[in-house]
Amino acid sequence: MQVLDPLLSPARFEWGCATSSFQIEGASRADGKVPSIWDTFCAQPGRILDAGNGDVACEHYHRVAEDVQLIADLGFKHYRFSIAWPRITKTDNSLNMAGVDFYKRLLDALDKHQITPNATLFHWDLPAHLEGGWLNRDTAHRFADYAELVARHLGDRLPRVATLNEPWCSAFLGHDLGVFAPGGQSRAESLVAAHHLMLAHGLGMQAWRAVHANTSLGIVLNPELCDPATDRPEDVAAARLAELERNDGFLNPLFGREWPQELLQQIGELGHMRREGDLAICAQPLDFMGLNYYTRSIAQAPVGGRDAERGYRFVAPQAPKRLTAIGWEIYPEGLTRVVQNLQAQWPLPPLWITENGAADNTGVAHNAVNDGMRCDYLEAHFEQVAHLIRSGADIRGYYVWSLMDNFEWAHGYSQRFGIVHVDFQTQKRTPKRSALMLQRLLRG
Ligand code: IFM
Repeated sequence: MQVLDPLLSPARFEWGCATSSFQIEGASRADGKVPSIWDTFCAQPGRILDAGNGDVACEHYHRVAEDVQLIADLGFKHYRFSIAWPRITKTDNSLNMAGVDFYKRLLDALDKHQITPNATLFHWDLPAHLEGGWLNRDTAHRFADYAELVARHLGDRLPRVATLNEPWCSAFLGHDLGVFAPGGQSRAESLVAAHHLMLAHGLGMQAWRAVHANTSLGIVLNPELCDPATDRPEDVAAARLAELERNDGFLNPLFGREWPQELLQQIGELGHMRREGDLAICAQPLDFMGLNYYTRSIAQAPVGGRDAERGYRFVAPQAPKRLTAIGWEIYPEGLTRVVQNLQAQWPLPPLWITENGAADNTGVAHNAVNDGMRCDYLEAHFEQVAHLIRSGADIRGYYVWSLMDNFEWAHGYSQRFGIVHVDFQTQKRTPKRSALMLQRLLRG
């Protein structure tokens, strides 16, 4: 790609890069930080592919000035990051000022380079001491307390704030499939967690707005296309159920609509944990919505076991599909389909693509990283964004995931999503070909 589509010109469109606290900060016990559920999950044998953890990660906590310099050098004017709840609060849920000071240092560095911060309050690192985690309704109220603390201490420096990142992952990967912290495996409980997460979102929005009425507030979701593996009616029905879970489970409450019957049936007796009035709390007016898009899923009718409870099972894409290193299908047109599906069903606020990117594990050779697959992936998705805007979608910005290689959750350090290579032995950062491509495109 030689030049950006004029619709994506940095003069009118926001270009940024994204990270999250647990994945890059390290310093897992520094300055009063308390353990998160991901610290305890990583300590359990067998949970993380390469037995990795977040103790050191990219050492961003100690390299914040250098990393922000890198963002500036690459030409980004916007940076999306998350705030670590277990850095900001102590085990009695009171303020940990040393944690706040770290984010002040980050914001000072961003200010120095005139980079606009775009913060997320919760990107999965839930304080471990919160009894019951997202299965406990009280956690939603503690989230509101935390949101209020951040609003009071950092809010005047944060123009745009998302409450949650991808609550589907916390609820379903964390409580049904058991592959994310805390590792639960109950269908009904995953729906309880989903409900409490959306309640936390609503309560957090209310708490923040009571302190700063003018912050642009929203949420980041990862809605997904779930296409049927075949056109057999049972596969089509399974794909529909998968999409209900993935999309309606979160978008309905955001817009004050009840869950579909299928999800209400699956939560069963635990449905009593959803109280009257909760929906109205979840449906706070949104200033924006962030969408994270990587791939699509292919669903099939379940054959039994736990899949039967869900009503679907995901299957691997059939050859000759192109895949990224993590095995996800490269399907750029899915971005257009997702956005158009959402537009058809819900009254969306302005959208930002808050994450998009590829795992490409190409290594360093002669001080360079030739991540051609990622370059192609990104270009193909930029084209879809331009196409969507041209067809009337209100998309205001695009953030590449991720600024640098980092801790990829259950995959540990085995999957590299960064446009900047990180040598985890030396912490040396090497911009990859994709970073240099973006730098050139952003310069125009
Ligand atoms: O690394 C994650 C990120 O934390 C949330 N969205 C998906 C990315 C790639 O798996």
